[in-house]
Amino acid sequence: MSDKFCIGCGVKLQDENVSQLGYTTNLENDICSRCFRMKNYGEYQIVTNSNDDYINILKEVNKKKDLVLYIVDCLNFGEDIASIRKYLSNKMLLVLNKRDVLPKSVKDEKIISYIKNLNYDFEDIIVVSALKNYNIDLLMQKIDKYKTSKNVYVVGNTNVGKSSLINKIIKNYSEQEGALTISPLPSTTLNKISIKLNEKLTLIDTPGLVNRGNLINYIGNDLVKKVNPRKEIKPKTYQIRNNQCLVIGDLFRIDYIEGEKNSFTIFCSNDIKVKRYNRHKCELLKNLSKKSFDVSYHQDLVIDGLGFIKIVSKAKVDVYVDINVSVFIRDSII
Ligand SMILES: Nc1nc2c(ncn2[C@@H]2O[C@H](COP(=O)(O)OP(=O)(O)O)[C@@H](O)[C@H]2O)c(=O)[nH]1
Ligand SMILES: [Mg+2]
Repeated sequence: MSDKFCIGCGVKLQDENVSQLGYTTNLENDICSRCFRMKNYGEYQIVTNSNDDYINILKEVNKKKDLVLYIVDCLNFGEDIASIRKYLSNKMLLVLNKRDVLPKSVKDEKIISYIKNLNYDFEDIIVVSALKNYNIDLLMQKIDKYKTSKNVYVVGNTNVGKSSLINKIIKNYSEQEGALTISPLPSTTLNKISIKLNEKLTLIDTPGLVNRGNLINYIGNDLVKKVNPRKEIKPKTYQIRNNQCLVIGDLFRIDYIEGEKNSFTIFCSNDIKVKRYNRHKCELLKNLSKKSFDVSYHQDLVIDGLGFIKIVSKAKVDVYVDINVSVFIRDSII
């Protein structure tokens, strides 16, 4: 055992047991072999982190009174924003990451005003993209404005881009390259990792809360890569009648049960195919769990981890999806 920690995922390095976390062939290395393989070969290895451990990390953060950046994914957010807020009384900036995946026609102000209406207590709300380097300067200004000490914690669900965002800040504002390991799978970061940017600012990355309602927990690694959009989503609009259904990528089915001629617009990764059928003649995905929703005018049906469907007029719909996946309705952000 050593007292060195992997700079990619934060786990303690060891050279004794290949099958245990933190293994490296040489303790002189800065990263464990799991991170090495993810970074260099894109070979991902799932680790299941317990949410109890993460909640303990949040409780520690709560005692510290430092500024917190709460990172949320632009594609999936909703009322569940409370899931982390409730553990933390710290000053908090809400950072909506992955702006790049939403079409340009979606205005940042619309997303921000949607969240403001939910009435959670945030010092400010900022829309960014770690991937496309969008609004990172603005974020840094806000951090400067609101920080209460040199330490700033970065929290959120797993996979929302916490480590990517910190890497981007390091790259933009220091001579270093960001060393945090990033992957499309949950639980890449395994421990708290402090990254000192300069004398005045240290960012602390955290593993993240595994959001059990997120589809990516229930599909294979190859599909995870398809479901996570890497490019601006091209929305697909269907003029739909109440004898029809749409099947989205063998993962999700929506049946239009009752309502006038309607328009459903699907926002999900461009790699996911959508097909329309006569719902009375189609048996696809009916083995999955069924949920019914009453949708009013201009609402989004959000499928956690997959994307959302904007529904223009009042509708009764049935959806079929893995029983664990959370599906909910919000007022449309489009
Ligand atoms: N499209 C897009 N993908 C992103 C962005 N930031 C992160 N990702 C991707 O989201 C996945 C999770 O990122 P990671 O930083 O490991 O998330 P963490 O678990 O919150 O630390 C990876 O596949 C990233 O490449 C972004 O701004 N836009
Ligand atoms: Mg991470």
